[in-house]
Amino acid sequence: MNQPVMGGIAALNAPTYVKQRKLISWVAEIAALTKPDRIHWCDGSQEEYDRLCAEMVAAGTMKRLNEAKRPNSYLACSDPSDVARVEDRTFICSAKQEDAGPTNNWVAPAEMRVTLNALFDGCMRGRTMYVVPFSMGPLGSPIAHIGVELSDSPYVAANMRIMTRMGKAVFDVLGAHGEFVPCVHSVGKPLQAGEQDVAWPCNPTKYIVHYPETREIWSFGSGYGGNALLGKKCFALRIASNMGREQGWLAEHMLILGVESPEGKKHYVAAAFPSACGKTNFSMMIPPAAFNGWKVTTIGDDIAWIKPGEDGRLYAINPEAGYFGVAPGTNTATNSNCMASLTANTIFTNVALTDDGDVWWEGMTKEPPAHAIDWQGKDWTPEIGKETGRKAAHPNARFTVAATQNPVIDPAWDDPAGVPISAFIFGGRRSTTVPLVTEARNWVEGVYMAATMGSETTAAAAGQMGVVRRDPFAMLPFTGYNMSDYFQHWLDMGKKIAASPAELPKIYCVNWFRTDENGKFVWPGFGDNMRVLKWMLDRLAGTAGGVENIFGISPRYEDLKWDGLAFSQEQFNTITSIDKAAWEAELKLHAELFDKLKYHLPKELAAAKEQLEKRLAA
Ligand code: SAT
Ligand code: MN
Repeated sequence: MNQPVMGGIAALNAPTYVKQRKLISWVAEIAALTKPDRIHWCDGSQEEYDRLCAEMVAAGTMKRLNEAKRPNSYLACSDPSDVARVEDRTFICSAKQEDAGPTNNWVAPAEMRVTLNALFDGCMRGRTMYVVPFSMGPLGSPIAHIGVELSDSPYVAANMRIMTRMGKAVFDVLGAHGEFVPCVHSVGKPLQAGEQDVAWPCNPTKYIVHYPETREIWSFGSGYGGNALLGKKCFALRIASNMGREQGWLAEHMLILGVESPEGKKHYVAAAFPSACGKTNFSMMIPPAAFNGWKVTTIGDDIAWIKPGEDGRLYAINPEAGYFGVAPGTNTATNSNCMASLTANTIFTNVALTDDGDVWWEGMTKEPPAHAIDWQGKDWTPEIGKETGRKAAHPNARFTVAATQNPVIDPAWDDPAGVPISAFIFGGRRSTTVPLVTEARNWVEGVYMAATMGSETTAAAAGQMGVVRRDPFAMLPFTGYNMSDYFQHWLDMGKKIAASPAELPKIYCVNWFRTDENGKFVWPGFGDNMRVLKWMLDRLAGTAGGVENIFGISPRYEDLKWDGLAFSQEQFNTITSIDKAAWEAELKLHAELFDKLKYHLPKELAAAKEQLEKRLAA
């Protein structure tokens, strides 16, 4: 029940089922600071979700889509200044700067607290503060962790209901003494008495702040994606990576998929790619027709929490309950399962609105609609698009949809025990240099490959697109502590498994994105990635060939199954060739990276680099 302001302080309204004093007093403390008009404790019910959406429709934040075409679905369009993660405004405020390391922005916690206290003081005036309790991972699972996000954005509350296990049941698990990660979020746009709100409130000043020691998250000024849905990158990666380091597990920017052979042999693999490099597509892949009997199923599309089991093997869960995926480029050919997921109950953000009340984005259909309203609310036609280069959908336009709507969801996706991981895959977006697939000969070599991975930047983060940057483990923006200590943690995990009866997962490095002399992708990608995946599984089984090269082991043309695809030996050479000069230049970039990361850089990695240099020179 929302109650009006009483004496200038919003009534706390804590429901009787909330049993934790610490939580209630924290909510009171944040309310006293941020001064919202109302406090609403989310119960996670469908009625609540429907009401939030209806309120956002009334406020102009969302449009309800045509019920006949896209039932129970909405379109939200953000402010043009608030469309992606802001990495330069993201901070790891550890007590010591060296614990944040050279890849993270750092400010001393005491100093940051002063800054944030000033910004958050009264920042929720005129708004409702939503208390959003959520579980990352199956409710009550020993692998799961709980967070509570206080946010003045109903968009955040609605999205969190899709992306996490959100609602009343979380308080039951939390009980009187359970631990939770406190997350405070404000769009940073208080309303004066009588002031008319805007459709997408936000603030040009943005701070996405993590205190690893006290495991707190504070986010100010943005309502978009990973900046605002604090369970995702902030908790499940930046804070969780700290927890994992302390407690002996891994929090990774990885999809998890199941792959079953026609004989019924099933493996799970986890794959790390930077944002907007096709994790969602890979996790829902449909194998080519010639791979009759092969099945790919999804555990998760973005984040994996991976813990050693009693048998020594690594078990992974998807801490999320939904997908916040990139819309542009998604269609029935590139990701038919995803398109099927999006037919109802979906929130779209920053795509175009068609004249019949449905959505459209670049690449959704071959034929664009004759007319649409673009993500900025302007008229759009294919002609306007051609003339001005203006896109109908923002390149980082997203959908938010429950995992349960995925037709190929893995039966074990919600299993609190997780699934055993047979292989890790690391991939960047590289138009040159990096071959299609390489198998590391050992754990250290695999960690080296992952640590030195480069990728061309995408629209998922604000900033220049298409420039190669080192993105170790696809975790550059997400590792919540010193990157070299993170490498060490991976090496230590390998040693632990090696000392157990379990076999170490194999590590692969892939690149789907090599281009020809005309800048066209050579590898068909999408479902055809199954050909590479099958080679990996055959390697695990010891039945596939390959040749050693300077980095590791790669397949020969004849080691891949080509049925149903016209792909010549020559094309294969284009995307697997190793150009010595390019690799000499690449190794200089590895050297630059290692120089930047020299504090605590594991000796094994420096040694691996020397070996590589020797082999390259030979
Ligand atoms: O961080 S977001 O959730 O906005 C998307 C991403 O970068 O993967
Ligand atoms: Mn991601």
